[in-house]
Amino acid sequence: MRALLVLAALLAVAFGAENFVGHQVLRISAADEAQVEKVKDLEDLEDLQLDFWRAPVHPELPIDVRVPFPSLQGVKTYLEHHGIDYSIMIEDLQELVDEEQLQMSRRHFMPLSIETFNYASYHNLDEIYGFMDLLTAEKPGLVSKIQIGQSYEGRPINILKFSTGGVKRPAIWIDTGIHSREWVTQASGILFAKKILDGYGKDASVTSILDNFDIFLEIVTNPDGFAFTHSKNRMWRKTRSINSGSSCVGVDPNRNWDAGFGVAGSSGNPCSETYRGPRANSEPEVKAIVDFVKSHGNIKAFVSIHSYSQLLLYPFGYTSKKAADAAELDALAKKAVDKLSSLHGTQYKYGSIITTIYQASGGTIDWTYEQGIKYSYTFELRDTGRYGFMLPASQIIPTAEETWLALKVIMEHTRDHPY
Ligand code: 0X9
Ligand code: ZN
Repeated sequence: MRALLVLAALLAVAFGAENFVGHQVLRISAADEAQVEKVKDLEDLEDLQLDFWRAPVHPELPIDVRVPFPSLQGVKTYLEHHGIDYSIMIEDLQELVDEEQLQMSRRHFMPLSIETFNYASYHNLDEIYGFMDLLTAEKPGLVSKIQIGQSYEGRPINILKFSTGGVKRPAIWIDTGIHSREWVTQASGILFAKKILDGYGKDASVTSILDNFDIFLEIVTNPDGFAFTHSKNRMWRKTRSINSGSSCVGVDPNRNWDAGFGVAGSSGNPCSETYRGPRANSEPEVKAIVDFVKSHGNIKAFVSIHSYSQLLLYPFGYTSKKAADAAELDALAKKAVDKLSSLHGTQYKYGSIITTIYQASGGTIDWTYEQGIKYSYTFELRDTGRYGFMLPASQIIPTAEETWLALKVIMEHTRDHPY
């Protein structure tokens, strides 16, 4: 085992991938606003190369931060000096990366069919695109593939369309993986596709939904970023577009939408993980969805899936003004998370983005809501921080299955409340 891990680490180095040896993820518990401010000061010190998994906002929310080995002593001393509590959430991030690599190296390649595909493993971009082709080949009457655009680096942006016919039916949209490192989301997207196909004609709810609605599913919403998480840097979140005048790459595709673009809750610094980009829709990955949603014109529910934190959120993120449909969205969120918990007991919180997590501007579902898509939601899947973005593959199926139950609640409500 040990030898295999060493081998995996050596291979990663040989291929020039970023390694995380000695990187720790700290969970910081600021006691008051003053301590939050002290942690925020760390954010501005670019030399420390800190990667905030959960940003410092207010004292009630834990702050999770990946600290590279060379910065570790300094950061810990700083926190202790200011009397700020922290615990070590991940001792050595590379150990989790190695375990994940090892798990992936054991997956069988050539999937022969939808039935034998390995849903319990993480997969790379080629495998996921292969899976999509498998679906359309095996179930051509139920699912097709549509290319809605091209990524910055020229990769196809593909979505799956599940449809039983009809002309321009109302539709439900689901996307996963807009933040590339949130691997459990793409993996869950794969399982949603199987659930839809298996469910039609067998599961009464799926059947009635598909008899009335089309479902669009974008599994790899940020293909360049996703490819990069496999080849070079497992912790990559943003797109891969080059920023003129900066050596830092990428835009946060969840700050790039034309809803409160540029207000507080995003960064103007290209080196930031929440860099909003030069203008709204600058990212082809975002623009492709915007064009698709506008030209379709009849999308009734839009669900954008992230990880981690176990949250079900609705608009707004950029403003503290209440959504006109807040009461209905809140009641439906409660119903959905109750259903989700019924499978494995996983606890979710729910509410508007800005009140539940933090102010985030230029986000996906604020834009879709302002386009008139009433049932606009965003999930943050498992976990609450033990593994964060490095959720073990053994949790893929339980995560996807519980989420699927919540998605069905949202889709059923959409079906039963035409507008
Ligand atoms: O900061 C974000 O974009 C989201 N958290 S994440 O760790 N997935 O990056 C929170 C913003 C809330 N909005 C959505 N989840 N869409
Ligand atoms: Zn995310």
